[in-house]
Amino acid sequence: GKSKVTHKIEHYSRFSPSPMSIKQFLDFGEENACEKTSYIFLRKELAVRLANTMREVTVLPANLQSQPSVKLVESWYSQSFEELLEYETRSPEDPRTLYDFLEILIKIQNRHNDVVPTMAQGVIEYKEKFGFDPFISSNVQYFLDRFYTNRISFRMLINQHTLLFGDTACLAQPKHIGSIDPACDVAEVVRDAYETAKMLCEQYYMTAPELKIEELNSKAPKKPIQVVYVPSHLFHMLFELFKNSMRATVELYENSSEGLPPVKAMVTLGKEDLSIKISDKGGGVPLRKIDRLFNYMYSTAPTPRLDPSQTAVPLAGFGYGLPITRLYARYFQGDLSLYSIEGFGTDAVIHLKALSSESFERLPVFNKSAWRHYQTGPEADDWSNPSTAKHLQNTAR
Ligand code: W6P
Repeated sequence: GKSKVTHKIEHYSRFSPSPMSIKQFLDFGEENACEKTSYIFLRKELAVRLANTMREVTVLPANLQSQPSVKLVESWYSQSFEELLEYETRSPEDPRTLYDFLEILIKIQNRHNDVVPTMAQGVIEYKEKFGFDPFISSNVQYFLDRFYTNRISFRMLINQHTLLFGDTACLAQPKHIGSIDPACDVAEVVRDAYETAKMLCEQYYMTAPELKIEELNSKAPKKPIQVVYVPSHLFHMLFELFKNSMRATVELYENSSEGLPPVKAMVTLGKEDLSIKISDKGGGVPLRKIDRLFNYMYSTAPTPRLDPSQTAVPLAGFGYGLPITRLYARYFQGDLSLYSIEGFGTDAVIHLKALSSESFERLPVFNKSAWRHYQTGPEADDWSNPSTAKHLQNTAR
Protein backbone atom coordinates (compact mmCIF):
# COMPACT_ATOMS: atom_id res chain seq x y z
CA GLY A 1 0.00 0.00 0.00
CA LYS A 2 0.89 3.65 -0.22
CA SER A 3 2.71 5.35 2.62
CA LYS A 4 1.01 7.89 4.85
CA VAL A 5 3.08 10.71 3.35
CA THR A 6 2.10 9.80 -0.22
CA HIS A 7 -1.55 9.98 0.85
CA LYS A 8 -0.97 13.37 2.44
CA ILE A 9 0.71 14.69 -0.71
CA GLU A 10 -2.30 13.55 -2.74
CA HIS A 11 -4.66 15.11 -0.22
CA TYR A 12 -2.99 18.52 -0.12
CA SER A 13 -2.30 18.63 -3.86
CA ARG A 14 -6.07 18.50 -4.49
CA PHE A 15 -6.31 22.04 -3.09
CA SER A 16 -5.33 24.94 -5.29
CA PRO A 17 -2.95 27.44 -3.73
CA SER A 18 -4.61 30.65 -2.44
CA PRO A 19 -2.91 33.63 -4.08
CA MET A 20 -2.27 36.54 -1.72
CA SER A 21 -2.19 40.17 -2.80
CA ILE A 22 0.49 42.56 -1.55
CA LYS A 23 -2.36 44.35 0.20
CA GLN A 24 -3.24 41.13 2.07
CA PHE A 25 0.40 40.57 3.00
CA LEU A 26 0.34 44.06 4.53
CA ASP A 27 -2.85 43.31 6.48
CA PHE A 28 -1.10 40.35 8.15
CA GLY A 29 1.40 42.89 9.47
CA GLU A 30 -1.07 45.48 10.82
CA GLU A 31 -1.27 46.59 14.48
CA ASN A 32 -3.34 43.62 15.56
CA ALA A 33 -1.01 41.33 13.62
CA CYS A 34 -2.01 37.88 14.72
CA GLU A 35 0.63 35.20 14.78
CA LYS A 36 -2.02 32.53 15.40
CA THR A 37 -3.98 33.52 12.28
CA SER A 38 -0.79 33.47 10.24
CA TYR A 39 0.13 30.06 11.70
CA ILE A 40 -3.28 28.53 10.89
CA PHE A 41 -3.14 29.91 7.34
CA LEU A 42 0.46 28.82 6.70
CA ARG A 43 0.40 25.28 8.07
CA LYS A 44 -2.15 24.44 5.40
CA GLU A 45 -1.08 26.81 2.60
CA LEU A 46 2.60 25.78 2.74
CA ALA A 47 1.59 22.10 2.64
CA VAL A 48 -0.71 22.80 -0.34
CA ARG A 49 2.03 24.63 -2.27
CA LEU A 50 4.64 21.95 -1.52
CA ALA A 51 2.26 19.14 -2.47
CA ASN A 52 1.28 20.78 -5.77
CA THR A 53 4.93 21.02 -6.80
CA MET A 54 5.80 17.53 -5.57
CA ARG A 55 3.00 16.02 -7.68
CA GLU A 56 4.28 17.90 -10.70
CA VAL A 57 7.81 16.50 -10.28
CA THR A 58 6.38 12.99 -10.55
CA VAL A 59 5.15 13.56 -14.14
CA LEU A 60 8.52 14.78 -15.45
CA PRO A 61 10.11 12.47 -18.06
CA ALA A 62 11.70 9.51 -16.19
CA ASN A 63 15.21 10.20 -17.49
CA LEU A 64 15.07 13.67 -16.00
CA GLN A 65 13.47 12.68 -12.73
CA SER A 66 16.08 9.97 -12.13
CA GLN A 67 19.11 12.33 -12.20
CA PRO A 68 20.86 12.37 -8.80
CA SER A 69 20.50 16.14 -8.34
CA VAL A 70 16.77 16.02 -9.05
CA LYS A 71 16.42 13.16 -6.52
CA LEU A 72 18.31 15.23 -3.95
CA VAL A 73 15.96 18.20 -4.40
CA GLU A 74 12.96 15.83 -4.16
CA SER A 75 14.29 14.54 -0.83
CA TRP A 76 14.44 18.11 0.54
CA TYR A 77 10.81 18.65 -0.44
CA SER A 78 9.68 15.38 1.21
CA GLN A 79 11.58 16.19 4.38
CA SER A 80 10.06 19.67 4.60
CA PHE A 81 6.57 18.37 3.80
CA GLU A 82 6.82 15.79 6.61
CA GLU A 83 8.02 18.42 9.06
CA LEU A 84 5.02 20.61 8.23
CA LEU A 85 2.59 17.70 8.73
CA GLU A 86 3.51 17.61 12.42
CA TYR A 87 1.63 20.88 12.84
CA GLU A 88 -1.67 19.55 11.44
CA THR A 89 -2.75 18.68 14.96
CA ARG A 90 -0.81 21.18 17.09
CA SER A 91 -2.90 23.85 18.78
CA PRO A 92 -2.24 27.55 18.06
CA GLU A 93 -3.19 28.24 21.67
CA ASP A 94 0.01 26.60 22.91
CA PRO A 95 2.84 29.20 22.72
CA ARG A 96 5.28 26.33 22.28
CA THR A 97 3.59 25.52 18.94
CA LEU A 98 4.14 29.03 17.59
CA TYR A 99 7.74 29.05 18.76
CA ASP A 100 8.54 25.64 17.22
CA PHE A 101 6.77 26.64 13.99
CA LEU A 102 9.01 29.70 13.61
CA GLU A 103 12.08 27.50 14.07
CA ILE A 104 10.96 24.87 11.60
CA LEU A 105 10.21 27.52 8.96
CA ILE A 106 13.76 28.85 9.23
CA LYS A 107 15.12 25.31 9.01
CA ILE A 108 13.03 24.60 5.90
CA GLN A 109 14.06 27.91 4.31
CA ASN A 110 17.74 27.02 4.76
CA ARG A 111 17.33 23.44 3.55
CA HIS A 112 16.04 24.83 0.24
CA ASN A 113 18.75 27.49 -0.24
CA ASP A 114 20.54 25.63 -3.06
CA VAL A 115 17.51 24.39 -5.01
CA VAL A 116 18.28 26.52 -8.09
CA PRO A 117 21.93 25.50 -8.66
CA THR A 118 21.08 21.88 -7.77
CA MET A 119 18.27 21.70 -10.34
CA ALA A 120 20.65 23.31 -12.85
CA GLN A 121 23.10 20.51 -12.05
CA GLY A 122 20.30 18.01 -12.71
CA VAL A 123 19.79 19.53 -16.17
CA ILE A 124 23.55 19.31 -16.83
CA GLU A 125 23.55 15.65 -15.75
CA TYR A 126 20.70 14.96 -18.15
CA LYS A 127 22.38 16.77 -21.05
CA GLU A 128 25.66 14.90 -20.50
CA LYS A 129 23.85 11.56 -20.79
CA PHE A 130 21.17 12.26 -23.40
CA GLY A 131 22.10 15.50 -25.18
CA PHE A 132 19.78 18.39 -26.08
CA ASP A 133 16.26 17.31 -27.00
CA PRO A 134 13.48 19.76 -27.96
CA PHE A 135 10.74 17.69 -26.26
CA ILE A 136 12.70 17.55 -23.00
CA SER A 137 13.70 21.21 -23.31
CA SER A 138 10.07 22.23 -23.66
CA ASN A 139 9.14 20.14 -20.59
CA VAL A 140 12.05 21.55 -18.60
CA GLN A 141 11.05 25.11 -19.55
CA TYR A 142 7.43 24.59 -18.54
CA PHE A 143 8.37 22.76 -15.36
CA LEU A 144 11.14 25.05 -14.08
CA ASP A 145 9.09 28.23 -14.69
CA ARG A 146 6.37 26.75 -12.49
CA PHE A 147 8.71 25.12 -10.00
CA TYR A 148 10.73 28.32 -9.42
CA THR A 149 7.57 30.46 -9.22
CA ASN A 150 6.31 28.07 -6.56
CA ARG A 151 9.65 28.44 -4.76
CA ILE A 152 9.58 32.25 -4.91
CA SER A 153 6.07 32.19 -3.42
CA PHE A 154 6.98 29.63 -0.76
CA ARG A 155 9.90 31.75 0.39
CA MET A 156 7.77 34.88 0.33
CA LEU A 157 5.25 33.29 2.72
CA ILE A 158 7.93 31.94 5.07
CA ASN A 159 9.78 35.25 5.07
CA GLN A 160 6.69 37.26 5.94
CA HIS A 161 5.96 35.02 8.93
CA THR A 162 9.51 34.87 10.30
CA LEU A 163 10.16 38.59 9.76
CA LEU A 164 6.85 39.63 11.37
CA PHE A 165 6.85 37.24 14.31
CA GLY A 166 10.47 36.18 14.83
CA ASP A 167 12.53 37.80 17.61
CA THR A 168 14.48 40.09 15.26
CA ALA A 169 11.18 41.41 13.88
CA CYS A 170 11.34 44.90 12.39
CA LEU A 171 14.82 45.67 13.74
CA ALA A 172 16.56 46.06 10.40
CA GLN A 173 13.90 48.04 8.51
CA PRO A 174 11.36 49.59 10.87
CA LYS A 175 9.20 50.95 8.03
CA HIS A 176 9.00 47.61 6.23
CA ILE A 177 6.20 45.09 6.74
CA GLY A 178 8.24 41.90 6.62
CA SER A 179 9.96 42.00 3.24
CA ILE A 180 7.54 44.62 1.83
CA ASP A 181 8.34 48.33 1.67
CA PRO A 182 5.05 50.29 1.62
CA ALA A 183 6.92 53.27 0.13
CA CYS A 184 9.61 51.69 -2.01
CA ASP A 185 11.53 54.42 -3.86
CA VAL A 186 12.15 52.77 -7.22
CA ALA A 187 14.97 55.04 -8.42
CA GLU A 188 16.81 54.34 -5.15
CA VAL A 189 16.70 50.58 -5.81
CA VAL A 190 17.80 51.25 -9.41
CA ARG A 191 20.89 53.14 -8.18
CA ASP A 192 21.61 50.50 -5.56
CA ALA A 193 21.43 47.63 -8.08
CA TYR A 194 23.54 49.64 -10.54
CA GLU A 195 26.26 50.29 -7.93
CA THR A 196 26.43 46.60 -7.00
CA ALA A 197 26.64 45.49 -10.64
CA LYS A 198 29.23 48.22 -11.29
CA MET A 199 31.51 46.82 -8.56
CA LEU A 200 31.41 43.35 -10.14
CA CYS A 201 31.89 44.80 -13.62
CA GLU A 202 34.96 46.78 -12.53
CA GLN A 203 36.41 43.70 -10.83
CA TYR A 204 36.04 41.67 -13.99
CA TYR A 205 36.69 44.25 -16.74
CA MET A 206 38.47 47.11 -14.89
CA THR A 207 35.82 49.50 -16.21
CA ALA A 208 32.05 50.01 -16.19
CA PRO A 209 29.56 52.25 -18.01
CA GLU A 210 27.97 55.21 -16.22
CA LEU A 211 24.30 55.30 -15.22
CA LYS A 212 21.78 57.93 -16.32
CA ILE A 213 18.39 57.85 -14.57
CA GLU A 214 15.25 59.61 -15.73
CA GLU A 215 11.99 59.63 -13.78
CA LEU A 216 8.61 60.41 -15.30
CA ASN A 217 5.80 60.55 -12.77
CA SER A 218 2.61 61.13 -14.76
CA LYS A 219 0.48 61.02 -11.60
CA ALA A 220 2.44 63.48 -9.49
CA PRO A 221 4.98 65.27 -11.70
CA LYS A 222 8.39 65.87 -10.07
CA LYS A 223 7.57 63.61 -7.09
CA PRO A 224 9.73 60.50 -6.61
CA ILE A 225 8.08 57.31 -7.86
CA GLN A 226 7.13 54.96 -5.06
CA VAL A 227 5.44 51.58 -5.02
CA VAL A 228 4.28 49.03 -2.44
CA TYR A 229 6.63 46.18 -3.32
CA VAL A 230 9.31 43.74 -2.20
CA PRO A 231 12.56 45.73 -2.65
CA SER A 232 14.70 42.57 -2.63
CA HIS A 233 12.76 41.25 -5.67
CA LEU A 234 13.16 44.56 -7.47
CA PHE A 235 16.86 44.63 -6.64
CA HIS A 236 17.32 41.08 -7.91
CA MET A 237 15.71 41.93 -11.28
CA LEU A 238 17.55 45.22 -11.80
CA PHE A 239 20.90 43.76 -10.74
CA GLU A 240 20.52 41.02 -13.35
CA LEU A 241 19.57 43.48 -16.10
CA PHE A 242 22.45 45.83 -15.26
CA LYS A 243 24.96 42.96 -15.36
CA ASN A 244 23.73 42.00 -18.84
CA SER A 245 23.80 45.59 -20.11
CA MET A 246 27.25 46.23 -18.67
CA ARG A 247 28.69 43.05 -20.11
CA ALA A 248 27.35 43.85 -23.58
CA THR A 249 28.60 47.47 -23.42
CA VAL A 250 32.08 46.70 -22.12
CA GLU A 251 32.64 43.78 -24.50
CA LEU A 252 31.52 45.80 -27.53
CA TYR A 253 33.90 48.66 -26.70
CA GLU A 254 36.75 46.41 -25.52
CA ASN A 255 39.14 47.33 -28.35
CA SER A 256 37.76 50.79 -28.99
CA SER A 257 39.31 54.13 -28.08
CA GLU A 258 35.89 55.71 -27.52
CA GLY A 259 34.45 56.03 -24.03
CA LEU A 260 31.69 53.64 -22.96
CA PRO A 261 28.12 54.79 -23.72
CA PRO A 262 26.15 55.05 -20.45
CA VAL A 263 23.44 52.59 -19.43
CA LYS A 264 20.16 54.47 -19.12
CA ALA A 265 17.31 53.79 -16.72
CA MET A 266 13.86 55.30 -17.15
CA VAL A 267 11.32 54.93 -14.34
CA THR A 268 7.75 55.77 -15.31
CA LEU A 269 4.51 55.79 -13.33
CA GLY A 270 1.16 55.64 -15.12
CA LYS A 271 -2.34 54.88 -13.87
CA GLU A 272 -1.95 51.12 -14.06
CA ASP A 273 1.69 50.36 -14.69
CA LEU A 274 4.97 51.25 -13.12
CA SER A 275 7.59 50.59 -15.77
CA ILE A 276 11.36 50.53 -15.62
CA LYS A 277 13.37 50.52 -18.84
CA ILE A 278 17.08 49.72 -18.81
CA SER A 279 18.76 50.65 -22.12
CA ASP A 280 22.23 49.83 -23.31
CA LYS A 281 24.16 50.46 -26.51
CA GLY A 282 25.97 47.15 -26.28
CA GLY A 283 25.34 46.04 -29.87
CA GLY A 284 22.17 44.05 -29.24
CA VAL A 285 21.23 40.43 -29.86
CA PRO A 286 19.76 39.04 -33.13
CA LEU A 287 16.06 38.15 -32.83
CA ARG A 288 16.82 34.47 -33.49
CA LYS A 289 18.81 34.27 -30.25
CA ILE A 290 16.45 36.17 -27.93
CA ASP A 291 14.39 33.12 -26.86
CA ARG A 292 17.58 31.31 -25.86
CA LEU A 293 18.28 33.95 -23.23
CA PHE A 294 15.24 32.65 -21.35
CA ASN A 295 15.74 28.94 -22.06
CA TYR A 296 16.90 26.92 -19.04
CA MET A 297 18.17 23.91 -20.90
CA TYR A 298 19.96 25.94 -23.55
CA SER A 299 21.66 28.34 -21.15
CA THR A 300 22.63 25.72 -18.58
CA ALA A 301 26.31 24.92 -18.86
CA PRO A 302 28.95 24.14 -16.28
CA THR A 303 30.39 27.51 -15.11
CA PRO A 304 33.23 28.12 -17.55
CA ARG A 305 36.72 28.14 -16.07
CA LEU A 306 38.48 29.68 -19.01
CA ASP A 307 41.47 30.87 -17.05
CA PRO A 308 42.27 28.98 -13.83
CA SER A 309 44.06 32.01 -12.36
CA GLN A 310 40.90 34.08 -12.85
CA THR A 311 38.96 34.17 -9.59
CA ALA A 312 36.21 36.62 -10.57
CA VAL A 313 33.12 34.91 -11.99
CA PRO A 314 31.82 36.04 -15.39
CA LEU A 315 29.50 39.02 -15.09
CA ALA A 316 26.44 37.62 -16.85
CA GLY A 317 25.22 35.27 -19.50
CA PHE A 318 25.68 31.94 -17.74
CA GLY A 319 22.95 30.28 -15.78
CA TYR A 320 19.43 31.23 -14.84
CA GLY A 321 19.53 34.98 -14.26
CA LEU A 322 17.14 36.15 -16.96
CA PRO A 323 14.43 33.47 -16.81
CA ILE A 324 14.23 33.83 -13.04
CA THR A 325 14.19 37.62 -13.32
CA ARG A 326 11.12 37.31 -15.55
CA LEU A 327 9.49 35.01 -12.98
CA TYR A 328 10.01 37.63 -10.25
CA ALA A 329 8.39 40.26 -12.50
CA ARG A 330 5.43 37.97 -13.29
CA TYR A 331 5.00 36.80 -9.68
CA PHE A 332 3.03 39.95 -8.76
CA GLN A 333 1.33 40.31 -12.19
CA GLY A 334 4.13 42.22 -13.91
CA ASP A 335 6.38 41.13 -16.77
CA LEU A 336 9.81 41.49 -18.33
CA SER A 337 10.36 42.10 -22.05
CA LEU A 338 13.50 42.46 -24.10
CA TYR A 339 13.59 44.64 -27.21
CA SER A 340 16.91 44.24 -28.92
CA ILE A 341 18.17 45.86 -32.07
CA GLU A 342 21.12 43.97 -33.46
CA GLY A 343 23.96 46.30 -34.31
CA PHE A 344 22.77 48.90 -31.80
CA GLY A 345 21.63 47.87 -28.31
CA THR A 346 18.97 46.47 -26.04
CA ASP A 347 16.03 47.81 -24.03
CA ALA A 348 14.87 45.65 -21.13
CA VAL A 349 11.52 46.69 -19.67
CA ILE A 350 10.14 45.62 -16.30
CA HIS A 351 6.40 46.23 -15.97
CA LEU A 352 4.93 46.21 -12.48
CA LYS A 353 1.41 46.90 -11.21
CA ALA A 354 1.26 50.45 -9.86
CA LEU A 355 -1.45 49.47 -7.33
CA SER A 356 -0.84 46.98 -4.54
CA SER A 357 -4.49 45.87 -4.69
CA GLU A 358 -3.77 44.49 -8.18
CA SER A 359 -0.48 42.80 -7.26
CA PHE A 360 -1.66 39.36 -6.28
CA GLU A 361 0.50 36.29 -6.58
CA ARG A 362 0.52 34.49 -9.94
CA LEU A 363 0.85 30.83 -8.97
CA PRO A 364 1.06 27.51 -10.83
CA VAL A 365 -1.70 24.99 -10.18
CA PHE A 366 -1.17 21.30 -10.80
CA ASN A 367 -4.29 20.15 -12.64
CA LYS A 368 -5.35 18.21 -15.72
CA SER A 369 -4.28 21.02 -18.04
CA ALA A 370 -0.80 21.15 -16.51
CA TRP A 371 -0.55 17.36 -16.71
CA ARG A 372 -1.45 17.47 -20.42
CA HIS A 373 1.46 19.84 -21.08
CA TYR A 374 3.95 17.17 -20.04
CA GLN A 375 2.39 14.55 -22.33
CA THR A 376 2.32 16.63 -25.50
CA GLY A 377 5.56 18.62 -25.43
CA PRO A 378 6.20 21.34 -28.03
CA GLU A 379 3.49 22.10 -30.56
CA ALA A 380 4.12 20.59 -33.96
CA ASP A 381 5.12 23.44 -36.26
CA ASP A 382 2.22 24.52 -38.50
CA TRP A 383 4.23 27.09 -40.48
CA SER A 384 6.43 26.32 -43.43
CA ASN A 385 9.98 25.31 -42.67
CA PRO A 386 12.67 26.14 -45.26
CA SER A 387 14.71 23.05 -44.33
CA THR A 388 11.89 20.79 -45.58
CA ALA A 389 12.07 22.37 -49.05
CA LYS A 390 14.59 19.70 -50.01
CA HIS A 391 14.22 20.14 -53.78
CA LEU A 392 15.70 23.65 -53.45
CA GLN A 393 18.79 22.56 -51.54
CA ASN A 394 21.49 22.05 -54.13
CA THR A 395 24.33 22.89 -51.81
CA ALA A 396 24.78 22.38 -48.10
CA ARG A 397 24.29 25.50 -45.98
C1 W6P B 1 22.32 42.68 -24.20
C2 W6P B 1 21.75 41.32 -23.89
C3 W6P B 1 20.86 41.65 -22.74
C4 W6P B 1 20.03 40.83 -21.98
C5 W6P B 1 19.30 41.40 -20.93
C6 W6P B 1 19.40 42.76 -20.65
C7 W6P B 1 20.23 43.59 -21.41
C8 W6P B 1 20.96 43.02 -22.45
N1 W6P B 1 21.84 43.64 -23.33
O1 W6P B 1 23.11 42.93 -25.11
